[in-house]
Amino acid sequence: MESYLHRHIHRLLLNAREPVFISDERIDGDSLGSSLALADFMASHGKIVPVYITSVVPKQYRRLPRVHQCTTNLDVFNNPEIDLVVVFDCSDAEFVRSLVERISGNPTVVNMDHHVTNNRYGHVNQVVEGAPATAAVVHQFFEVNHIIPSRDAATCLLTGLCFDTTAFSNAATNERALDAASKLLLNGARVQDVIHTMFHNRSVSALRVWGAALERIEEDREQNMMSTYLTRADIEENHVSDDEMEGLSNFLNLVTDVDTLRVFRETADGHVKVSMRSLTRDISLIAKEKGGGGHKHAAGYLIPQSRLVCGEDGRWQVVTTNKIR
Ligand SMILES: [Mn+2]
Repeated sequence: MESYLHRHIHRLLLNAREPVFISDERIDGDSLGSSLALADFMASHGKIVPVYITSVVPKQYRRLPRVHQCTTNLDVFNNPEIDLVVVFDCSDAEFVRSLVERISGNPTVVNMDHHVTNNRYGHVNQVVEGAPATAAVVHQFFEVNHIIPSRDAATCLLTGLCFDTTAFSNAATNERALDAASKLLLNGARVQDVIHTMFHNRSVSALRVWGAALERIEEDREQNMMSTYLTRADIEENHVSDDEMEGLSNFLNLVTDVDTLRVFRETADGHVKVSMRSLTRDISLIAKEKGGGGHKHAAGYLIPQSRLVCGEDGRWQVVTTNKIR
């Protein structure tokens, strides 16, 4: 079935006159890497496809090949000739619907993803739950269709794989991830660029904020769980960006022996974002129940209209700020 779908998607891409790509709302190495790799393939066929993203590309990703094709301009959807939309690494059907609705024509929607919480919102759904990254799904697309990725495409795909597996260390790492990575290296993927994108990007201020989070860790031994908290003040007073704060949960997951962890972080728009990681528990179920999504061992959700308050006993709480009825 997967191979059949990959061949079908190949035909759709080659026949599309005005395709548009959409990268997940949350920009990361996988959503960007997978969409830019396929943008590179399209460019090899003379088609420069716009890749819609919700906010400017975080600094660490600005050296990715074809990143100049990314746009935050919603006007890309005004073209009535759009006949194909390909969505990458996105399980949020509502987000995709709100964008596709802007297109006056009737485009085919292709959904390429690996989240267990993906509800198959597309006309064509290549959702491979066992895949370590959407980049691995796109890599499979190349293989099934006998396309040799360019060095640029290989670098994008390796970025996606490295990002979602935290450089081949977390629970998403499987033989598929390592097999795809070794093939991408043979295709000339620039591994040092990928490492640079993944790791060499945190400022000293960002590490100080991480330090505050490390100090606040609360451990629940009975649950084999730990939690930590970051407020707007932490982020703003240290002049760091939210992008720089991403990755804290992955880092903790890499280095701790505690099974499950949660990072609570106040967002700029008045909510609290919860990132969860677990070595053994299926936390995608918790995330889904709370309106979020993700994977079995890496998931998250948002607590709307709320903030974090530290009590006199030094324990942190999520407090709802929505008191207007
Ligand atoms: Mn992913």
